[in-house]
Amino acid sequence: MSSSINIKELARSKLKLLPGHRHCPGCAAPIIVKLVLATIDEPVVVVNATGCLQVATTIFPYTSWNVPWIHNAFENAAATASGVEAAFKALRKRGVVGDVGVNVIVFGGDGGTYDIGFQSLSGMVERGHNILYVLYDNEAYMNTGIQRSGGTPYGALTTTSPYGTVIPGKPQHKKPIADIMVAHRAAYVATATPAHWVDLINKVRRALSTIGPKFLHVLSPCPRGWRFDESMSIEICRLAVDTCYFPLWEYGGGVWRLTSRSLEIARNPALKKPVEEFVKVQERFRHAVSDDQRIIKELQAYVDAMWEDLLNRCAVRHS
Ligand SMILES: Cc1ncc(C[n+]2csc(CCOP(=O)(O)OP(=O)(O)O)c2C)c(N)n1
Repeated sequence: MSSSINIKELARSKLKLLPGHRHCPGCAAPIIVKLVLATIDEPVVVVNATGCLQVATTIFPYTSWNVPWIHNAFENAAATASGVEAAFKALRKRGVVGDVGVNVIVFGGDGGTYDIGFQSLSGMVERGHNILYVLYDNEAYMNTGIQRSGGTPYGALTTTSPYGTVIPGKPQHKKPIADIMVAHRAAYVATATPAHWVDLINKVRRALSTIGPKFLHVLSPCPRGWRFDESMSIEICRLAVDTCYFPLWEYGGGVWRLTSRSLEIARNPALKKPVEEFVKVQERFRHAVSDDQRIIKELQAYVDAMWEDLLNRCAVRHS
């Protein structure tokens, strides 16, 4: 593929995730996978954590994967990928395979990344494996029926964080997983959404040109779990970025940078929308819109604090 991004060329590239999978209509996960894999040259090995992506693409006896693909267990996708990468190194050393670079890519959901697979991810980064880990974050354990995860935002209703007189939906804020990966000294870390697809592709390219562990945190709206019309997935990504709920940034070589729409917002703060714009289109927050604004105020204060923190790290200020 050429270095500029040509949508026609992209659309003509070999489909590595085939149509006919069983994802729900409007699910962002297969869009993310297609965009990431369209950017990656073969040979590639995909490692998948347990979750919607794995289940919906491999209903026995079918598979949608048009590249080598492995699923092991929920908690150890990063450990499995580490083994794949190490095995290629060993085979290369023994002359069993030629001197070709193999791209090892992990796709994991938020449950499999923030929580249950966290220790294997931490080990993969600490050992310095040359792997791209892609987190598709639908902000709950969706495959098993919408339970809260470390990635679920404050105030969101899930089956294990119901809204009532005792709790406001989920009582804790989202774990800053991408910051944690920077703290692990990963070689490259970035956030992305499928709505900002040029930005996403550029980040995959930059990740692949960096040796070492790479982490891409991609927002993946879920019509079933977030309760919105399935036509809205991409628009919701835009609202997430425009409200600074999910800013677009990257970290590499010791430097933090805002990218794409988030850089525009940093330079012109009038573009920053209130977080309510993101919240009010999702039924998982319906109680937040109808209550005394307590939940929205708390979420807004958190988003503002995180955004300020990010502006400081990226050293970007409007004039
Ligand atoms: C150790 C372990 N615990 C629990 C499960 C059950 N389980 C399978 S998929 C899943 C939810 C996955 O959630 P997430 O990683 O967020 O991905 P999603 O389904 O939302 O895409 C759970 C809890 C399991 N397979 N293994």
